[in-house]
Amino acid sequence: MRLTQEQTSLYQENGFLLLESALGDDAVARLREAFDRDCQVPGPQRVSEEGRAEVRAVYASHLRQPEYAGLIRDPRLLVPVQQLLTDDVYIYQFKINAKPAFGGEKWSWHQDYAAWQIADNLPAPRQVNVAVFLDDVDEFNGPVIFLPGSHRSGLISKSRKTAAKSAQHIDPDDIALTEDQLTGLVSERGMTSPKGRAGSIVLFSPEIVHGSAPNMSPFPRRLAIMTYNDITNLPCWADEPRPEYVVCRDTKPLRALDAPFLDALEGPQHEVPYVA
Ligand code: HL5
Ligand code: SIN
Ligand code: MN
Repeated sequence: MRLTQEQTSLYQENGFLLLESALGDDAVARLREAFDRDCQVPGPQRVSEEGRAEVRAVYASHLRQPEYAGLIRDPRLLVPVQQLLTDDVYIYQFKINAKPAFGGEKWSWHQDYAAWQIADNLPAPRQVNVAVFLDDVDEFNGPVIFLPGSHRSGLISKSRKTAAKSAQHIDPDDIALTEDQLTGLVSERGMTSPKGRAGSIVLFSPEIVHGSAPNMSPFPRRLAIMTYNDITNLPCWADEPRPEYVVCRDTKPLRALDAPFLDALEGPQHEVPYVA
């Protein structure tokens, strides 16, 4: 469960780390069911692909689905995050990017922390993103592409387009890097896309440059991304805060479950905090 010294060094060096098949098939099946259920819940937390009915992203499922309330506290996720940040972390943002088969659109090249500094006045990039593959990810279904080491370049672009693509969240398109910026960075850093079986996990930095291509394959690429933030690094709202579904308000430190989330959900002592 704990990362080795070599793994933490790789994360610091590259800005991401792949943990292959970290979760088993049972866990993945339950997470997919919970996602299907959550897609039926209407509301602004559900973002559609442009001009289509298909789901592009759903936010804050951990506040509605017990499987995800368990997953954010699962020691296989929380222990590595606590090693990389501090023992006291909470969920700043939770999203599932659905990338449906035959038409899941691209996610433009960006750095997450640019969005969070601009929109939420988040003081420092003291976050770790944990991405859980809900499907097998290969070169065909739109894997996330990283520029290794680019998290050490600082914030490359701090501006936002005037016309937002979506009113529900900041689509990476709004803070996308320019072609010239990308060309320079890629010549320096190269590109890589971690792939693997459903249940694999990728930890990645809020400052790493990343994006992903459209999915024209017959396979979906559902990806749950949990952003953990240091509890001493809260957003400093200047005016109206963004909605809770996109920036979570429960900043109490998370404590790891004693067991994998499925065992905790089904065990005699119901360890996972109640969700509505
Ligand atoms: N959609 C996020 C938000 O906070 C920002 C993006 O991948 C994270 C850039 O609205
Ligand atoms: C994607 O789902 O491909 C993009 C992930 C992200 O921007 O965090
Ligand atoms: Mn991102």
